[in-house]
Amino acid sequence: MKKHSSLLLAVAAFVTAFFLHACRADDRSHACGAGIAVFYPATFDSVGLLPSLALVAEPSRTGTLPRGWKVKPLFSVEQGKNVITIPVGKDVDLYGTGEVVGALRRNGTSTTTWNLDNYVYALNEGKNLYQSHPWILGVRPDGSSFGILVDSPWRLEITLSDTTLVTTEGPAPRVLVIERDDPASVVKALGELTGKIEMPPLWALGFQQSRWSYFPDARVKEIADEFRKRNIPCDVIWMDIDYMDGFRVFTFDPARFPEPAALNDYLHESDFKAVYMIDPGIKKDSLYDVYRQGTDGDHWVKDKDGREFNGPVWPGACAFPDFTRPETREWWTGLYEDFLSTGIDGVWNDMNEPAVFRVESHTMPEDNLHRGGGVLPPGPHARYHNLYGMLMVKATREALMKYRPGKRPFVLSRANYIGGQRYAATWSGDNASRWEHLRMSIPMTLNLGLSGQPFNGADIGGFGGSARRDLLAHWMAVGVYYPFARNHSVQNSADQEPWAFGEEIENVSRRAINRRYMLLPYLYTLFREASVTGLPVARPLFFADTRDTSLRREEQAFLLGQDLVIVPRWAKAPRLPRGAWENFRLEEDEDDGYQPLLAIRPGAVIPVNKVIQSTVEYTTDSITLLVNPADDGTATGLLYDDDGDGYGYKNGDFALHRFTVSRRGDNALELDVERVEGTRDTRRQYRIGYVNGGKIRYSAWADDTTRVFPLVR
Ligand code: MIG
Repeated sequence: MKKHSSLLLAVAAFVTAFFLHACRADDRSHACGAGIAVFYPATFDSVGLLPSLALVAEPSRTGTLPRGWKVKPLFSVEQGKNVITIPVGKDVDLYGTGEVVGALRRNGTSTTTWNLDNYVYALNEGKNLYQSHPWILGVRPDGSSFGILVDSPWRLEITLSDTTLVTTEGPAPRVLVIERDDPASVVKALGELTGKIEMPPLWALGFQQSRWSYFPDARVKEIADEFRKRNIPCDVIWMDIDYMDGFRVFTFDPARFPEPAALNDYLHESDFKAVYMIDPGIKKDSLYDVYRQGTDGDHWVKDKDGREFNGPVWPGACAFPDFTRPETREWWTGLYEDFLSTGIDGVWNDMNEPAVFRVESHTMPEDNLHRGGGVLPPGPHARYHNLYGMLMVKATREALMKYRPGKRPFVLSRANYIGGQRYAATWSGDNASRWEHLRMSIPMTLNLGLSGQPFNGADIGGFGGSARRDLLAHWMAVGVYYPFARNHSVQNSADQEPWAFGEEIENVSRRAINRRYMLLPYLYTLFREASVTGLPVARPLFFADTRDTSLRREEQAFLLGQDLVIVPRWAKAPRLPRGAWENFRLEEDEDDGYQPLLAIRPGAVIPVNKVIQSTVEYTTDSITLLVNPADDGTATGLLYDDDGDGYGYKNGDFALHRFTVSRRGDNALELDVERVEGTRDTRRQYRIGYVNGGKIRYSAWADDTTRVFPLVR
């Protein structure tokens, strides 16, 4: 049914484009929703560009281009390349373009959309990394904002300035432009166009520990045991490529991981989840079942002459599934059945740019052939390169939904394309254990969030090289606020588990992770918001006050949601939003000098929890409401709660509560709790933590029929 309608849409778009071919450029542009317009070049090539995998639906024509429309792309051809010139206006601050290195504010930068295995971001000056987001967010001095989506998976060069330029050797793409009063509304509109994340399982928001690689299985258990023994909260242990038998995906090394089901049981018994890596390269080995099946089923990407393409990756010569084919995606989904039956909880898809060794391009030839099928036409690799990872994780996600029915899928992907947040979370690939990369991780997570992908984070501690003691401590202290928080490192690097550098750094790490778990009710509520609205979880500070242009370059301090500012300890002269934001501390012991400063917005209520060792213990039975009343003495906040997994929430089995708190004299606060969405019954006790002058004064605990909370200390 769905397939048919997108096919019809594609055909309709093709016909429309063909008809419009004869028209003037202006006639081709039209409104597609309130404050959204689409601009077509005169030579729009629908076969090369449609259907759009970025968009969840073809833009429909809702009228002509509104009068006075500000941002208008102009199309031309220069030196054989298609060029889009976009005058965006002076004094506009530009953001977005997805996973990028360098400053948060992108004016004057140029980015290439071409997914690349870019170890420590060293290739091509870091201008292209693992994912592609042809998307620009512009914020004017008055806070009014626009978004530009260049709807093409082909390689684009995007140069951002007052006159922004996009050039491509691919066909001339159409461009969607969004106009709104503020940047948050633009990002929400992007979410409407390209889709939002689905609610992840709660455990995926816990702290996670990885390295390339923990092996054998005994070492994995040892790591898990250390967390529990040392009372350092953790939810997930990650299995990198060395669990496999000779890097053959969907196999287990018979000596190192002889009993994966027993290992996974062991992890589950101590409240861990297990995530395993799967790469796209399939070892060319006639005795290997997956290779044989792929060959029999004709699933491989072909070279330009129509022969099976082979390229070297970890296992040696490999063939690559042609994920543009529906039959191939279905086959790929099926491969996960036995694999997941060992009790695997989540899947990590790596190397899906796709990465190919020993060639200068680090990928397959652009004239390789993808056969497509269903709504996708056949096309060269140049057309499908940036979509390869996205189509792979789409199939992986389907496997998790099919073979673990009733559980929410969790997929982590290295490569992706704009809109790919619908299928997988991401991390920023192979960063380095260097100060510069710790600092840069913040603008990276922010720009990914502004580009539609809220569920992301950098490798905590840094991947390439070895983290030193102080760097790890600072990285743990800040990294726990990434929406996706995982410590990971390259093979043969120095250990960087929280305890690797002795007691002091272990304590710093524990404190940091404890803070994440205490903030989980707030964080989970933000993920819920992201899944409904498309808003990022981690946000640039200028979201706090979109007219304060002095915040536009702040990239050390950042926001979690709209109520919490995180100021890293190493931040130099951070610009903070005006107003009576109040600093507070979550832990009771002394300041260790590493934990970021936290500040709560005037008028905000932030729900926090007690420390737990994993989300298996998570309940919202006893919630502390941190409150910073605004000038008028009131504050409001939200708490989302559901089963933490499964789909009950889709049938109303969740509760979204709104708290309204008002000051009652100097020593008491009044609380009003209202369930604003959902049908889930909750009984809980609350206490209020009144944040004032850098201190928190608490009320006693009381049940939810209580309205007045006297402060007792
Ligand atoms: O060529 O699986 O980015 O996280 O540890 C390296 C081994 C392949 C790259 C990933 C990294 C992972 C590593 N992989």
